[in-house]
Amino acid sequence: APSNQPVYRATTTAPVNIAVIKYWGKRDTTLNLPTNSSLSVTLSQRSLRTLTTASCSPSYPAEDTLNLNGKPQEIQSSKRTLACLSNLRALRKSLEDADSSLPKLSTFHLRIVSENNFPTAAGLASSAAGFAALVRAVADLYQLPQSPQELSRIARQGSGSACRSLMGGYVAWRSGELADGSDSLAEEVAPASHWPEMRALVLVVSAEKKDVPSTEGMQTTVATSELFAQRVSSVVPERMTAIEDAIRVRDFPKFAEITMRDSNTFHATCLDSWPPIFYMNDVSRAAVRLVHDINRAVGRTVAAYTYDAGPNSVIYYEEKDSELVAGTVKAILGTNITGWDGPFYEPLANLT
Ligand code: 2P0
Repeated sequence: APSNQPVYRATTTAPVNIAVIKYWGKRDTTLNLPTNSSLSVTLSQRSLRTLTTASCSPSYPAEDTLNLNGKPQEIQSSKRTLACLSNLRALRKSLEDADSSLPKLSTFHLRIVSENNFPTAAGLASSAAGFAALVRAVADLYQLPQSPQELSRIARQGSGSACRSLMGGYVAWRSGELADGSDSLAEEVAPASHWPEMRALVLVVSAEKKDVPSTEGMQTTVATSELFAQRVSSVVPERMTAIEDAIRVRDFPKFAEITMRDSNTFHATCLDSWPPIFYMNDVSRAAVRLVHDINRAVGRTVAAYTYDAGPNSVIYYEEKDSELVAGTVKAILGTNITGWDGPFYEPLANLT
């Protein structure tokens, strides 16, 4: 490779986020606009994160490239990746147009190298951390002045849930109303420091790739589920308000009940789709029963489960109840259940 040419480089990490009010359904598949708002908790990067380096150079040949976990990706056929990169380039181009002393990075090819420290596409929100890290890394490389909220509009086009991984703590993705998606953005509801006792235990029930990819599953649900319309029109809007109130006053039992109910409603709309979609399995259901058993035995709600488009459980609890919750779950599910792939992750449920 020609060695006298400069290489510009930026490296960043992005965390996984786990929704407590689920995003499920698109009203626009090209812009990735959701049918409903959603809300998530950003997990600590100590356990689950994507590490991404973006570089560009006049010496890079041919085209932009993306390598994920050591494997070259077909970037040219990924409309979503191309959309993110062209949005970022356009922002860089406008900086260069305004200041002719800036190097013309927007004209160089990009090389993006990305690595997850957890199973990809197993329902652990890898696309969320992945696209958030990609957007953040290229934005840093290009020295863009845009805020995380403005960048969330770009990350959303990579993967809907990615817009929520550009911020820490408790993050809402406001569905917005406009057809161009300009008001469909992430917003920090509260920083992680607002509720430092919050913890999440991630149970990897299976590290296999999921059966039905999210995008396809959502399309089937939107087109065929009769329960779905009610979820969008009244159930989610009421829960968004209620859970934001619960977060504001750190009311764990209320936060927990809404979280569990919304996971259940989301999986009910999957089951109500035609043909039905199953993401949870017998091990997932055993964890649901155990959480309800723990809460009943303690006499207050100390734990909340939630499931995404896969069988893995995320269990939220507060630090003071660690032994009760994490200790019991590990003791019972870790040894008595077959089909357990492990491992357990115990990230703090916040950015550190
Ligand atoms: C969520 N999930 O809110 C929901 C809950 C899965 C269940 O966001 O098509 O990978 O890339 O916009 O973001 C998974 O969907 O979907 C997801 P696309 P994404 O976290």
